Amino acid sequence: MPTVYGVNASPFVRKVRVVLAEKKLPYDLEPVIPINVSPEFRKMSPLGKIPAYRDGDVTLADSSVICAYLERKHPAPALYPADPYEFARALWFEEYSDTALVNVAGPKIFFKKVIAPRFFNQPVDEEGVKKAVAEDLPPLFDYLESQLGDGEGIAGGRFSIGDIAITSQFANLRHAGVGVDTKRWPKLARYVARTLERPSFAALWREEAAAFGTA
Ligand SMILES: N[C@@H](CCC(=O)N[C@@H](CS)C(=O)NCC(=O)O)C(=O)O
Repeated sequence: MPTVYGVNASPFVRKVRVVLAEKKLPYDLEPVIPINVSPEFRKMSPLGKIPAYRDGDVTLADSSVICAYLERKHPAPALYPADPYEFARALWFEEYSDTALVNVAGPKIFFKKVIAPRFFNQPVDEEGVKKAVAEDLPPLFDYLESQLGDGEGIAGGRFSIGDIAITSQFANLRHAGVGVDTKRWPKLARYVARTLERPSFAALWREEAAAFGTA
Protein backbone atom coordinates (compact mmCIF):
# COMPACT_ATOMS: atom_id res chain seq x y z
CA MET A 1 0.00 0.00 0.00
CA PRO A 2 1.41 3.47 -0.85
CA THR A 3 2.10 5.83 2.06
CA VAL A 4 1.52 9.56 2.38
CA TYR A 5 3.74 11.17 5.02
CA GLY A 6 2.37 14.27 6.72
CA VAL A 7 -0.50 15.59 8.82
CA ASN A 8 -4.03 16.55 7.92
CA ALA A 9 -3.62 20.22 8.86
CA SER A 10 -1.47 20.73 5.77
CA PRO A 11 -3.18 21.94 2.57
CA PHE A 12 -0.39 20.26 0.60
CA VAL A 13 -1.02 16.90 2.23
CA ARG A 14 -4.74 17.47 1.56
CA LYS A 15 -4.05 17.99 -2.17
CA VAL A 16 -2.40 14.58 -2.41
CA ARG A 17 -5.09 12.85 -0.35
CA VAL A 18 -7.87 14.37 -2.49
CA VAL A 19 -6.14 13.19 -5.68
CA LEU A 20 -5.84 9.69 -4.18
CA ALA A 21 -9.51 9.74 -3.16
CA GLU A 22 -10.70 11.00 -6.56
CA LYS A 23 -8.77 8.16 -8.18
CA LYS A 24 -10.05 5.72 -5.53
CA LEU A 25 -6.54 4.64 -4.56
CA PRO A 26 -6.05 3.24 -1.05
CA TYR A 27 -3.07 4.47 0.96
CA ASP A 28 -1.73 4.76 4.50
CA LEU A 29 -1.22 8.13 6.18
CA GLU A 30 1.95 8.18 8.29
CA PRO A 31 1.92 11.23 10.58
CA VAL A 32 4.98 13.46 10.20
CA ILE A 33 5.07 16.92 11.79
CA PRO A 34 7.56 19.00 9.76
CA ILE A 35 9.66 20.18 12.72
CA ASN A 36 13.10 18.64 13.30
CA VAL A 37 12.34 15.81 10.91
CA SER A 38 14.40 12.61 11.01
CA PRO A 39 17.30 11.97 8.62
CA GLU A 40 15.20 9.10 7.14
CA PHE A 41 12.39 11.49 6.33
CA ARG A 42 14.85 13.98 4.82
CA LYS A 43 16.01 11.27 2.40
CA MET A 44 12.45 11.26 0.98
CA SER A 45 11.87 14.98 1.37
CA PRO A 46 15.20 16.82 1.17
CA LEU A 47 13.63 20.16 2.16
CA GLY A 48 12.10 18.55 5.26
CA LYS A 49 8.58 19.49 4.16
CA ILE A 50 5.35 17.52 4.06
CA PRO A 51 3.97 15.73 2.14
CA ALA A 52 6.33 12.97 1.08
CA TYR A 53 5.12 9.83 -0.67
CA ARG A 54 6.28 6.26 -0.91
CA ASP A 55 5.09 3.78 -3.52
CA GLY A 56 7.19 0.61 -3.31
CA ASP A 57 10.76 1.67 -4.05
CA VAL A 58 9.67 5.09 -5.32
CA THR A 59 9.81 8.03 -2.94
CA LEU A 60 8.74 11.55 -3.83
CA ALA A 61 8.49 14.98 -2.22
CA ASP A 62 6.30 18.01 -2.98
CA SER A 63 2.53 17.87 -3.45
CA SER A 64 2.61 19.08 -7.07
CA VAL A 65 5.20 16.45 -7.99
CA ILE A 66 3.29 13.70 -6.19
CA CYS A 67 -0.04 14.67 -7.81
CA ALA A 68 1.56 14.75 -11.28
CA TYR A 69 3.09 11.32 -10.64
CA LEU A 70 -0.28 9.92 -9.57
CA GLU A 71 -1.90 11.30 -12.72
CA ARG A 72 0.66 9.55 -14.97
CA LYS A 73 0.49 6.33 -12.99
CA HIS A 74 -3.30 6.24 -12.63
CA PRO A 75 -4.74 8.34 -15.48
CA ALA A 76 -8.43 7.80 -14.66
CA PRO A 77 -10.27 9.88 -13.80
CA ALA A 78 -8.18 12.60 -15.44
CA LEU A 79 -7.43 15.46 -13.06
CA TYR A 80 -5.39 17.52 -15.55
CA PRO A 81 -7.12 18.98 -18.65
CA ALA A 82 -6.19 17.49 -22.03
CA ASP A 83 -6.29 20.83 -23.85
CA PRO A 84 -2.81 22.45 -23.67
CA TYR A 85 -4.06 25.88 -22.63
CA GLU A 86 -6.49 24.57 -20.01
CA PHE A 87 -3.74 22.24 -18.75
CA ALA A 88 -1.49 25.26 -18.27
CA ARG A 89 -4.33 27.18 -16.58
CA ALA A 90 -4.90 24.31 -14.15
CA LEU A 91 -1.18 24.35 -13.28
CA TRP A 92 -1.33 28.13 -12.90
CA PHE A 93 -4.16 27.89 -10.35
CA GLU A 94 -2.24 25.18 -8.53
CA GLU A 95 0.77 27.50 -8.40
CA TYR A 96 -1.36 30.47 -7.34
CA SER A 97 -2.84 28.46 -4.48
CA ASP A 98 0.46 26.94 -3.38
CA THR A 99 2.09 30.39 -3.17
CA ALA A 100 -0.23 33.41 -2.93
CA LEU A 101 -3.22 31.78 -1.23
CA VAL A 102 -1.24 29.71 1.26
CA ASN A 103 0.85 32.70 2.29
CA VAL A 104 -2.27 34.33 3.70
CA ALA A 105 -4.52 31.36 4.56
CA GLY A 106 -1.70 29.42 6.27
CA PRO A 107 0.52 31.50 8.56
CA LYS A 108 -1.71 34.58 8.81
CA ILE A 109 -5.03 32.87 9.46
CA PHE A 110 -5.14 29.06 9.96
CA PHE A 111 -1.97 28.89 12.05
CA LYS A 112 -2.99 31.81 14.29
CA LYS A 113 -6.60 30.75 14.70
CA VAL A 114 -6.37 26.93 14.88
CA ILE A 115 -2.82 25.62 15.34
CA ALA A 116 -1.38 28.18 17.80
CA PRO A 117 -4.14 27.88 20.42
CA ARG A 118 -4.73 24.13 20.07
CA PHE A 119 -1.23 22.79 19.67
CA PHE A 120 1.08 25.51 21.04
CA ASN A 121 -1.12 26.77 23.84
CA GLN A 122 -0.88 30.34 22.53
CA PRO A 123 -3.67 32.92 22.56
CA VAL A 124 -5.30 33.67 19.20
CA ASP A 125 -3.86 36.80 17.58
CA GLU A 126 -7.35 38.09 16.76
CA GLU A 127 -6.09 41.45 15.47
CA GLY A 128 -3.63 39.77 13.12
CA VAL A 129 -6.33 37.43 11.79
CA LYS A 130 -8.79 40.33 11.35
CA LYS A 131 -6.23 42.33 9.40
CA ALA A 132 -5.40 39.41 7.09
CA VAL A 133 -9.10 38.77 6.43
CA ALA A 134 -9.83 42.46 5.81
CA GLU A 135 -6.76 43.38 3.79
CA ASP A 136 -4.93 40.36 2.40
CA LEU A 137 -7.71 38.00 1.34
CA PRO A 138 -9.97 40.35 -0.71
CA PRO A 139 -7.56 40.88 -3.64
CA LEU A 140 -7.03 37.10 -3.85
CA PHE A 141 -10.77 36.46 -3.76
CA ASP A 142 -11.36 39.22 -6.38
CA TYR A 143 -8.94 37.52 -8.72
CA LEU A 144 -10.50 34.06 -8.31
CA GLU A 145 -14.00 35.52 -8.73
CA SER A 146 -12.86 37.10 -12.01
CA GLN A 147 -11.51 33.76 -13.28
CA LEU A 148 -14.48 31.52 -12.46
CA GLY A 149 -16.98 30.61 -15.16
CA ASP A 150 -20.17 28.59 -14.92
CA GLY A 151 -18.50 25.16 -15.13
CA GLU A 152 -17.59 22.78 -12.33
CA GLY A 153 -13.90 23.63 -12.52
CA ILE A 154 -11.88 26.82 -12.91
CA ALA A 155 -9.75 25.53 -15.83
CA GLY A 156 -11.74 24.47 -18.87
CA GLY A 157 -14.91 24.04 -16.83
CA ARG A 158 -14.00 20.57 -15.56
CA PHE A 159 -12.75 19.58 -12.11
CA SER A 160 -8.94 19.52 -12.08
CA ILE A 161 -5.80 19.85 -10.01
CA GLY A 162 -6.39 23.62 -10.06
CA ASP A 163 -9.64 23.17 -8.14
CA ILE A 164 -8.03 20.71 -5.73
CA ALA A 165 -5.23 23.15 -4.90
CA ILE A 166 -7.56 26.15 -4.51
CA THR A 167 -10.10 24.29 -2.39
CA SER A 168 -7.39 22.79 -0.17
CA GLN A 169 -6.61 26.34 0.93
CA PHE A 170 -10.27 27.19 1.48
CA ALA A 171 -10.63 24.13 3.72
CA ASN A 172 -8.02 25.65 6.04
CA LEU A 173 -9.84 28.98 5.94
CA ARG A 174 -13.10 27.27 6.82
CA HIS A 175 -11.47 25.49 9.77
CA ALA A 176 -10.43 28.96 10.92
CA GLY A 177 -14.04 30.15 10.66
CA VAL A 178 -13.36 32.28 7.57
CA GLY A 179 -15.89 31.93 4.78
CA VAL A 180 -16.52 33.69 1.47
CA ASP A 181 -19.03 36.56 1.47
CA THR A 182 -21.75 35.42 -0.94
CA LYS A 183 -22.72 38.99 -1.84
CA ARG A 184 -19.21 40.20 -2.63
CA TRP A 185 -17.89 37.00 -4.28
CA PRO A 186 -20.98 34.99 -5.33
CA LYS A 187 -19.27 32.72 -7.86
CA LEU A 188 -16.37 31.97 -5.55
CA ALA A 189 -18.67 31.25 -2.60
CA ARG A 190 -20.74 28.79 -4.65
CA TYR A 191 -17.63 27.18 -6.12
CA VAL A 192 -15.94 26.65 -2.75
CA ALA A 193 -19.11 25.28 -1.12
CA ARG A 194 -19.72 22.92 -4.04
CA THR A 195 -16.14 21.65 -4.20
CA LEU A 196 -15.90 21.08 -0.45
CA GLU A 197 -19.01 18.90 -0.78
CA ARG A 198 -17.31 16.45 -3.15
CA PRO A 199 -16.90 13.11 -1.34
CA SER A 200 -13.09 13.40 -1.62
CA PHE A 201 -13.03 16.71 0.29
CA ALA A 202 -15.99 15.99 2.58
CA ALA A 203 -14.45 12.82 4.04
CA LEU A 204 -11.24 14.69 4.88
CA TRP A 205 -13.20 17.63 6.26
CA ARG A 206 -14.95 15.36 8.78
CA GLU A 207 -11.65 13.78 9.86
CA GLU A 208 -9.94 17.18 10.18
CA ALA A 209 -12.82 18.87 11.99
CA ALA A 210 -12.86 16.07 14.56
CA ALA A 211 -9.09 16.47 15.06
CA PHE A 212 -9.17 20.29 15.37
CA GLY A 213 -12.51 20.59 17.15
CA THR A 214 -13.72 22.88 14.36
CA ALA A 215 -16.83 20.96 13.31
N1 LIG B 1 5.74 23.13 -2.26
C1 LIG B 1 5.56 22.19 -1.19
C2 LIG B 1 5.19 22.95 0.06
C3 LIG B 1 5.06 22.01 1.26
C4 LIG B 1 5.03 22.79 2.57
O1 LIG B 1 5.39 23.98 2.67
N2 LIG B 1 4.61 22.09 3.63
C5 LIG B 1 4.62 22.69 4.94
C6 LIG B 1 3.45 22.22 5.78
S1 LIG B 1 1.92 22.86 5.22
C7 LIG B 1 5.90 22.26 5.63
O2 LIG B 1 6.28 21.12 5.56
N3 LIG B 1 6.56 23.22 6.30
C8 LIG B 1 7.75 22.94 7.02
C9 LIG B 1 8.93 23.72 6.53
O3 LIG B 1 8.74 24.62 5.68
O4 LIG B 1 10.03 23.46 7.02
C10 LIG B 1 4.46 21.18 -1.59
O5 LIG B 1 3.64 21.50 -2.47
O6 LIG B 1 4.45 20.06 -1.06
